[in-house]
Amino acid sequence: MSIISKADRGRLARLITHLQDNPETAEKTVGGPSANSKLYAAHVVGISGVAGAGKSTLIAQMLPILRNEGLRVIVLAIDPTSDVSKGALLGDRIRMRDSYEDEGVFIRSLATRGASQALTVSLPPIIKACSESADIVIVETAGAGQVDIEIHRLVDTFISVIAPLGDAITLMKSGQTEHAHIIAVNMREGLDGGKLFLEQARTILAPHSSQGSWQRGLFSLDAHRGEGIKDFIHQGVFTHRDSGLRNE
Ligand SMILES: Nc1nc2c(ncn2[C@@H]2O[C@H](COP(=O)(O)OP(=O)(O)OP(=O)(O)O)[C@@H](O)[C@H]2O)c(=O)[nH]1
Ligand SMILES: [Mg+2]
Repeated sequence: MSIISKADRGRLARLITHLQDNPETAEKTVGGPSANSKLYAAHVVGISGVAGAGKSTLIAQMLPILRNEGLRVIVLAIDPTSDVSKGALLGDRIRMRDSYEDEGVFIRSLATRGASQALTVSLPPIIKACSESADIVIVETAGAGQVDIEIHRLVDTFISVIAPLGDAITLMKSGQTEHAHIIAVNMREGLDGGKLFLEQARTILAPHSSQGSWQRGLFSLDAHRGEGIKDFIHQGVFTHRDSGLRNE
């Protein structure tokens, strides 16, 4: 059975709390932060994008599909704003509630506590430890801050979620889109200008851009309705994982 044991959950929860409170011990605790993602025991995926782009909603939709594949999943949701992270935690709990009871899923919110520098230090060992108890580790980060700038270096597969909110060009510059292996255009069916936005995204972001030898993929989806998620996972996330290029 592909589950994350109670013992593993307890160990990870304690480790995460400890590293968050004592980032200076990060090197000793897990053998040192390493930007070399080849050392991870699991496939580590970063999902980035501005607040409200639909990252948590997308992850919630991914979880049952990944579980169907027999994969054990750990989600680390990084909250850039609140001190205690209650808001983010509540939001994540609501969006991912169907998977909270699943023994193959472990979800944690990490607060940056106004000192994102500290998380920059403690996040690599946290990811590394998580990778030893799961098959896929998903790290959600929102927009600006030190962690968001670094995150693409810490993960195997880096995904940028964009949505037609506000000005299209502004959005394309945010969320570290230039580093993305995969771009998920969350179409948000209720919003005007979605079709035009998708065309712009296709023209500007997809064909001209690659990451190393990897040709960047662009998927349009509706996270709320759960449309396009399977293609995104199989043709995007898994293809990149299996491409042999994931460390480029
Ligand atoms: N209609 C519609 N609403 C969506 C879609 N995706 C997300 N939303 C809504 O947009 C809001 C924000 O979605 P989240 O998934 O929390 O966005 P996020 O990117 O995780 O935001 P932060 O964690 O705050 O950075 C929620 O109210 C979602 O229900 C979509 O495809 N269609
Ligand atoms: Mg979120």
